[in-house]
Amino acid sequence: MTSNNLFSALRAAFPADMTRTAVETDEGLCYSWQDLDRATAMMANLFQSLGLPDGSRIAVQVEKSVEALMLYLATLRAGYVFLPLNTAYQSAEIAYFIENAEPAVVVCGRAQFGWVSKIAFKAGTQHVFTLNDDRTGSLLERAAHHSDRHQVVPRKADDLAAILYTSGTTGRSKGAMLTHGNMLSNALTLKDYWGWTTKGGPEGHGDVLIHALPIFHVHGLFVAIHGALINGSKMIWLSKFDPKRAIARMREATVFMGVPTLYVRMLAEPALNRAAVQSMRLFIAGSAPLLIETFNEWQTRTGHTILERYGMSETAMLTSNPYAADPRYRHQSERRGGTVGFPLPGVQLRVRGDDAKDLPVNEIGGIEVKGPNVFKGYWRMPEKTAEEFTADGFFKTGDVGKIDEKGYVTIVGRSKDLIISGGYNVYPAEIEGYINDMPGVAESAVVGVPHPDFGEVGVAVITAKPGASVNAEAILAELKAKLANFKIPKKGFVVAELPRNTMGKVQKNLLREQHKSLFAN
Ligand code: MLC
Ligand code: AMP
Repeated sequence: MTSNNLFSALRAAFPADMTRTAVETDEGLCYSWQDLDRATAMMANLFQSLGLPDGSRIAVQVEKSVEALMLYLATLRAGYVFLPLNTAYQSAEIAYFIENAEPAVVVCGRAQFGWVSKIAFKAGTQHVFTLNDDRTGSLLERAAHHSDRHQVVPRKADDLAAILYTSGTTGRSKGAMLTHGNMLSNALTLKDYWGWTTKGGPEGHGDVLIHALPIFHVHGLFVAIHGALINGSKMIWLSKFDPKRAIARMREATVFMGVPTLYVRMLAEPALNRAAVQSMRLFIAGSAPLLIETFNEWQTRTGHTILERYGMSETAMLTSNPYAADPRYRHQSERRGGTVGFPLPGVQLRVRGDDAKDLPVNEIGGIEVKGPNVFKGYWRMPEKTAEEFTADGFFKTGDVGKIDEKGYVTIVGRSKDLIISGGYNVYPAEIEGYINDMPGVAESAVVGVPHPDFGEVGVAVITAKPGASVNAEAILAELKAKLANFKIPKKGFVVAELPRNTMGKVQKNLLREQHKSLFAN
């Protein structure tokens, strides 16, 4: 029985005509459904030939490519656990993930092989392969020697399929453990809720997705890829988001998914107009708050109403604005800007106050969730896992919001100290830790301020030790050598002291207020 392996469900949705195009790249390369099936079989056979123990992690830090997509699918197919890593991560960040997850296999780009393999072998990894974005690398060379037929490895719904690291507000990153069941339930729910279809569309086979996001986080890896595959839909695969190219491909597509920054950048293109989107059915946004201005401008320019949804690494998708009125769920069809819509079918969502009691309509409190999509826990962190769940099994999201009289959920803030920049999460505590360790620095505070492109960016406010002199630019330059580029504060200031309340706690709200117009346009 292979039915609980997520790959089996995706594979079962491949169209009967396997010669049709499954993925088309921006360079014009076409991969058929058969290509996906055969290549994932070969990679899965390679992994199985290595005799890896059950539950082995396969950690992957590679540029976006169709072969990287195949690597993900092959990992599922062979029953191992996929561990994607952002390509922006630097050596100290990668070392932590590899030491913590102890993957049996690591796959990285040719250019990173030297330092990544050193870290991996030190951590006990047996196999390090390369995979480059030009269809080369030892992974493909080795897989080429294996059969293109493969029996999907049976997995239970509760078995791990992926670990996604998400940074902690204190301490180090936590690996969110997602199961085959978590992801399949979410994929099936979204297929139905968003009206994915195999009829009509520019090619007559139904929906075509423009895939423009990175594939190492929930949005690009799960929501987008599972969405297309579980419907047997073709993907137009952009290796890197480019607003002009994305708009140019919309005539051949029906669905687009993006973080708000992608919408902001497309709105800056004169080519975005009603004619350009004439074949499009649905625009979906999430991962960060979508400004109402962006929502409204998109409506005016294209005639389409963006559907905003809300999710997390730990839970996949939780809420969504409606695609259309649906008597099975509710009768509202309005996609309401500034809200993230309704809890998805099967998801229980409540808003609670500090006293752990449910709050009435429109009152603001902590968002808690429960459902088949909610993760199994943090990798090797049972205490952390226990802390994040209530006694009755709800996960505390760390997001703060409210539910209105019609049931629309609005996120108004976060109780976790987190900056979301261009859809990427940046944890101030991590950045402050690095800055505070630098010579001459007494302490620092990193706060998020509004930014026209990224929505929000970090600003570092730093104080020097008595007698020491520190330079903000030099500190940011040093950070750049240690951390992923998107985490680097966009500006730094050295000040005499940080504002504190009577309890001695740094008043980040004052710093946010002080710097809120830094990037105003
Ligand atoms: C790039 N830069 C950023 C940044 N991305 N700075 C802040 N925030 C970001 N997100 C900076 C780099 O550090 C670099 O600066 C400069 O911009 C150019 O880098 P780049 O890589 O060429 O940037 P670009 O290609 O323009 O990338 C922007 C982007 C990208 C918006 C396309 O950030 C992106 O793909 N974001 C999507 C993230 C995503 O998929 N999130 C989903 C998480 S899942 P310098 O100074 O070094 O030159 C999730 C759950 C859910 O949250 O609900 O979906
Ligand atoms: P991650 O840990 O990267 O999965 O990020 C998840 C976080 O992104 C959530 O906890 C929210 O804070 C935020 N998020 C996701 N979607 C939305 C949205 N539509 N609006 C506001 N915040 C969002």
